Amino acid sequence: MENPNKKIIFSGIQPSGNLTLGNYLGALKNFSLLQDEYRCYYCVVDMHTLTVRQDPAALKERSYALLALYLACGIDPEKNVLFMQSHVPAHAELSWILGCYTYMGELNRMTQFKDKSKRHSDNINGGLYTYPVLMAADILLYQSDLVPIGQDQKQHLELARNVAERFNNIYGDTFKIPEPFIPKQGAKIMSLQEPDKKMSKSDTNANNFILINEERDIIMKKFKRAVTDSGNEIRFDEAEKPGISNLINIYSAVKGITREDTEREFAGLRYGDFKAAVGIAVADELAPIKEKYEEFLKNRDYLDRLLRQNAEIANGAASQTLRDVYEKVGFVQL
Ligand code: ATP
Ligand code: LTN
Repeated sequence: MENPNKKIIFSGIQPSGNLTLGNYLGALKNFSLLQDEYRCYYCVVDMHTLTVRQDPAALKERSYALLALYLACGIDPEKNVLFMQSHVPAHAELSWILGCYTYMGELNRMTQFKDKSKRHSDNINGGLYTYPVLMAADILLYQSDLVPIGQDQKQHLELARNVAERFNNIYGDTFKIPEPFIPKQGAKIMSLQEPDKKMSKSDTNANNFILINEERDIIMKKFKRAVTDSGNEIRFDEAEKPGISNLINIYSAVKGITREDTEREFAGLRYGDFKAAVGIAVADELAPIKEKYEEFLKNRDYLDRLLRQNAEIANGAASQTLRDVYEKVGFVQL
């Protein structure tokens, strides 16, 4: 029987596009590494995607694709709860409540809101603004101890902690206060052509990112073209050598070694050889994932069955927290 005292993990990824090496090293790779030690809820956060206009048919396809990718990355559906956010109504319900305990001043400070408002200036909607409240609800519903995320989500997690503490101070212990889990090397993978910018799946220049299901020869080509600097030393220095530092981070994260190990391994080698070695390491890491991903994606019945079972488990856990919250704020319970 499973140990009921296992600590709890929650994390989510939006099905808003093809996932990149950044998503993999910042989030997904760690999801499977943590699954033995923790009770994990890994969610396809489909509701979050509506903050930006989506094509309905494409959203549906990408939601299945992300689930298939979770499985392909080795997340075991027997050990973890893999589910769709929209299958658990408590996310939206708790989000409403928490919104009433979140200050506009706090939301105004969110850098992702500021960035996305600039990028989508024709559609600065209420959801984009209150997005961090829904994210707080995602996390707090499951009494999560730990939340694996990339660096860019740290501010949202801080907000979730603050709102949880505020609620607990008013009503007594209700929510566990979650901690972020940010990987050392993979936390912020940068663009291959513009290494001062985050690698992002919504980038319009495809040379900037590597997709998780990219073909080997394209991966090799993109690394070959990756921007470096006019020097010749393979040394980690983000300010002076952002391109090489990014490649060192990528190689270290893929191999699970430190930056110093990578520097030592390639000391004295030429940039061209190093770039090829990073390309091979990434292609080798991603190849089996791509293969499994395509297998899982074909099996829609299996995916639907899994979603149905897991929605039930997630609903069970989430409704306990929601019930407690409703009780605490004074809603009539039948
Ligand atoms: P977009 O780039 O389109 O704004 P996103 O990739 O940041 O979207 P998500 O798909 O929701 O947004 O991100 C999923 C997870 O991947 C998050 O935990 C996020 O922190 C992480 N992540 C995203 N980009 C990177 C990156 N370049 N390096 C490391 N982690 C990343
Ligand atoms: N906001 C995150 C996705 C996300 C998430 C979550 C991550 C939504 N809810 C809960 C961790 C925990 C993003 O844009 N990357």
